[in-house]
Amino acid sequence: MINKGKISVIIPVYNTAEFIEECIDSLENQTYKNIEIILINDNSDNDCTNLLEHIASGNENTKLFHFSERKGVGAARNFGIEKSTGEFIYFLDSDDYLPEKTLEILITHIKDNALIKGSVRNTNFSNSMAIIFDGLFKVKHYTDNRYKLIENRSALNFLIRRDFIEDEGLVFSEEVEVFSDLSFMIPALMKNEVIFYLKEAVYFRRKRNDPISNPSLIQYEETKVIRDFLFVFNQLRDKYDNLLVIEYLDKELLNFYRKTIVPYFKEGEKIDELYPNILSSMKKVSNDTIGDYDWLFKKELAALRSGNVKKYKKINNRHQFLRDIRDGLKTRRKFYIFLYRRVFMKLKMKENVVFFESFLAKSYSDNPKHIYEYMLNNNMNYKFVWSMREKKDDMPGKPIQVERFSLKYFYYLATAKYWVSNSRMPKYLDKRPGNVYLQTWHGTPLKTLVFDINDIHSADPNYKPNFYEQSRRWDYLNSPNQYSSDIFRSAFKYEKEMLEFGYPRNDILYNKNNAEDIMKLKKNIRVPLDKKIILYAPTWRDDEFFSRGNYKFTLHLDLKKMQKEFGDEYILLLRSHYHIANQIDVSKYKGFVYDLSKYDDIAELYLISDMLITDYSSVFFDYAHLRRPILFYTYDLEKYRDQLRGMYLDMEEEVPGPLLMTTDEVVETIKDVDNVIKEYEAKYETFYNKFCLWDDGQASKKTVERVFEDS
Ligand code: C2G
Repeated sequence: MINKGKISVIIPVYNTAEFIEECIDSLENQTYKNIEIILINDNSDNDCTNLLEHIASGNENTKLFHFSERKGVGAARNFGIEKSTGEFIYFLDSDDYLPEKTLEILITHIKDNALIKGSVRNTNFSNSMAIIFDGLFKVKHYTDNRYKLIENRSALNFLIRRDFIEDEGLVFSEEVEVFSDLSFMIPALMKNEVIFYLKEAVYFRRKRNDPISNPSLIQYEETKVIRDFLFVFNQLRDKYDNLLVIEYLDKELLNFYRKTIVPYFKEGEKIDELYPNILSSMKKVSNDTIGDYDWLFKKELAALRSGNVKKYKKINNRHQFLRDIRDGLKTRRKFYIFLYRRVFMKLKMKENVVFFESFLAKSYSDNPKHIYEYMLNNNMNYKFVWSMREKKDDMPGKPIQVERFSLKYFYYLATAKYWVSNSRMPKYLDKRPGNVYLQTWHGTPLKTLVFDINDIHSADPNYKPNFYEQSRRWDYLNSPNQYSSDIFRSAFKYEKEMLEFGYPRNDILYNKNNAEDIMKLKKNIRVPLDKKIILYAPTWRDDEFFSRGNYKFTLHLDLKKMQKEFGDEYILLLRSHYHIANQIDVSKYKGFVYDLSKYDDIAELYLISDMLITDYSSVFFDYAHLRRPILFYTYDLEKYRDQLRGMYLDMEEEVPGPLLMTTDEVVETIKDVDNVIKEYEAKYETFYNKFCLWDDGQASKKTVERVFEDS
């Protein structure tokens, strides 16, 4: 085993209980063994603190220190250096991790140099591992371009000799939380003509997907990031007179201005607060560096550096407009978005226009449909607009129909006072002052939602921040029961008004649950009138898809067997979820199976059916209002619950019907359905009392009266 001296790995920790074990495991698995781990707990919450105690107690190479107030990464690293005893220092962040050879590769190649650098890779996942190099390592060095050398402003994945740090007096800034590395790295890199660099020594940096609940440093609030950057810039710009450093810092500031400050200043009123800080930094930038940029940018900088905030605001405004046009010309959609923001939003808001959308404009259905029909039937004085992917000919009230993402869609969205939707609206649709957005959502949650989904497993790092931003625009949120209200508060971090009247889409289950209306519906839907009806309505699977948003459904229920057993007495309505893109071929079961996946309103299918078969879909919470039998065909329960999603309910304990794993079990249960009903009577009652108490057929009315002024 090689031993070239002890490496002190310094890890500041702040609320990273979800990640820290993986980080420490990756150190314990290093092929290079002479390591000490210095953990600095930067005043984390109890969960994380306890976990750190546990980790440290089981490992004699680990030293744990606690800060009694939060001091930031810079202070924690400085403190860690002080407490360390190794000849080499290595900084690791507590949400990141290393492949097993990283430290061995670095220490083998550092030779007599003061420091050596490996490569950093971003990852969204745990365990992006399996990088095992046994061959030769390519050692590169930056000699030809010293500017490139100082570009590496992060201290991550450098192995650094401790005596070098001491001799040079290297310290991280403690005054800032973001960019504290610069004050350490600039002198470190300036001191060395050559920096050795090893591509094979990999460091995995986790891109966190929940910056709202638990941001990493670069995900901090924008004003904080800007203030910190300017602070560090000023400090270093005053300290160094080396031309290379000056050029580097100036360029960093100009790039930072373009990438971060310009988008932040899109809303002109934000300028006043930060203008003095930016002015003082920009005044330090040398004219030579500015000379390298294009005339438009130079003009903007001249206005900024003049100190005349009014003049700067004017130019900023004009330039923002030019930038928007430039972006707007890229695609048709972008052009419409440009018009939405720059033209349509500036038109007068129409007080009496209501914009509706259901299931991303895939159907005329759900809560929005029932709210709309209530308004229509009560002759309310509004103009109605529906967003539809396909035009629908027989819509009551003949509303204006706009194709989703068409020019008219953007026009009406921008000018309508009211929006009613049961799912999210695109993030770029800024909300104008005075707009009232009623979010109805589309079901009582069984599967965990947004902020309740475990951070580690969801693939899209932008899902949570996007959801957060989109849901901040909601003014009202419909809730079907107390259980959902509680979940919506935590899963959506929703803080505004909750409409606790039950679901508008369920009114019909109270108002039309009679023989006459049911007969009418059956005739409209064109199903046989002399047979009983089974509705099969499963949900979608996160891991079965053709492309983004287009999911695939594989039918596991044996329709042939079902027809053989029940063809004389029943028909079966097959109803796939609106995410499902494929159509199941049911032509072989003509007269028994009816594919009603494209039928708009599932509530009408509930009413005409005698029994429901579903799985993990929220349909059963609504169906229970009818107190009719519900069977759960949950052939993939374990996978769905444990790997794909996670659930709020213990299905085995709480649902009001049997969980069935095979078609044979489904068949047997239907044959014996009267007994099954009896068996589940008590559970059904408890379930009903937990989920179905708020609905009374008046939810649309109550919602409309609360939300619309003119009601
Ligand atoms: N739905 C339907 N047909 C199906 C399944 C669902 O018409 N075969 C409709 C129902 O109105 C149901 C809604 O779509 O309540 C939501 O469907 P879920 O299967 O529950 O799945 P999802 O769209 O992921 O929503 O809080 C609810 C969750 O967000 C679930």
